[in-house]
Amino acid sequence: MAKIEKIDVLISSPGRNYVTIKIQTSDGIIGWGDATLNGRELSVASYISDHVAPLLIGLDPDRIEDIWQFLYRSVYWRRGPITMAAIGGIDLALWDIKGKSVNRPVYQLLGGAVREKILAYTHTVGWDLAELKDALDKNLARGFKALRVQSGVPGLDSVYGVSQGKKNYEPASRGASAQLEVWDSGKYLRHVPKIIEGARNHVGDDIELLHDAHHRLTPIQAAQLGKSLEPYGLFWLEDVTPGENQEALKLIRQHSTIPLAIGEVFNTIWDFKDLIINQQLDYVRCSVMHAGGISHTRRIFDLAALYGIKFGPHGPSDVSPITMAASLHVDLATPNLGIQEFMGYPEVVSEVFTHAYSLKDGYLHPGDASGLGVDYNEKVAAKFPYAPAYLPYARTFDGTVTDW
Ligand code: GCO
Ligand code: MG
Repeated sequence: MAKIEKIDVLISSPGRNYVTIKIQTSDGIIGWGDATLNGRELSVASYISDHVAPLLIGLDPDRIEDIWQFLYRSVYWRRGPITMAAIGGIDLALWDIKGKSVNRPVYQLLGGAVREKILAYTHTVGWDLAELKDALDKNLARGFKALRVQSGVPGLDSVYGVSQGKKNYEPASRGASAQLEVWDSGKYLRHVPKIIEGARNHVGDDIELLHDAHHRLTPIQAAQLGKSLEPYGLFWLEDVTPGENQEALKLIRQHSTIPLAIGEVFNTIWDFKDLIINQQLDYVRCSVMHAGGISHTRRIFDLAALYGIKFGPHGPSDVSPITMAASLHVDLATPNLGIQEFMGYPEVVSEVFTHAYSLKDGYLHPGDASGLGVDYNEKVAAKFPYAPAYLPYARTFDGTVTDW
């Protein structure tokens, strides 16, 4: 029996911070896991190196499910983003090891491919409609068949999902404190239907469009938005209300048939259970790492499948290419995939994380390298030390803190 011999938690910042887990086994295999939690990276790193790694040394890396159960059930303090990102990161590294130990890509161990390729959507951003149309054209030229559309709002200086002047949108900014953004839901609600209409008219009917409201609306505002966007045939409307109040989605359902995606901040099957069995959502949106890794997210996606609900894993640049690869292995092998988010990464990230996955004509594939197919180059990573960075936060015009 092989044993887990050593666990290191490595933090690097090639453009943004990533927490990477390196597990070494007694038979010389290295497994890589991602445990990045945007803006709270050091907490997850400490949870793993101070509290999880010491418990795992000497255990059999083949017993992925048993280790998952041990980390979730035996700790007493369950759930929460830090715990679940830590468990998820370990789970990813163990699946990587298992794949490498039998020289097979992870998707083969999950039952093999149920599709040839994975439909991806990427972010499309313009401060106004003219800029947005340019951005749409650029992403269409890259081959994407599905595009998330976000724009600025007249009267607001900064809006979630939109960069002004910068090339790539990246929500977290480096520095010792969080940046303030001023938000107004009324202005947003009156403006966004015009943008989505403009985008639909621009791309025609063959392209899927998506939009993320990023948890900002009250239930009735969300219902209004669902209704007003209904004519434009969105693939999904994401996170219309804050995730905690699951009752809110019932109200939205009464007023609109727009497909709802929710759950990037959820991290266990318990967060999704009622939404799934009451059919209050259409796409489960959790991250394959933040929701406890491959072992746990498969269970969430299977529960969803019973109700005709699909999944669309979270794939922003603030989870590393290791999580992206893990998502792709699950996507390729799980029947009820809806779509995969692929925000993409700056070039420098691919120098640190070399990967077997590929993007072609708007479709992703995890590749056939053994394990997850991502290697972490420690030498290159060492050139990019950790730098404190925070997500922004929001206040309304009267100075009240509101959801970001
Ligand atoms: C998305 C998300 C992200 C989050 C980010 C926070 O749909 O991709 O909403 O953009 O804001 O992951 O860390
Ligand atoms: Mg989102």
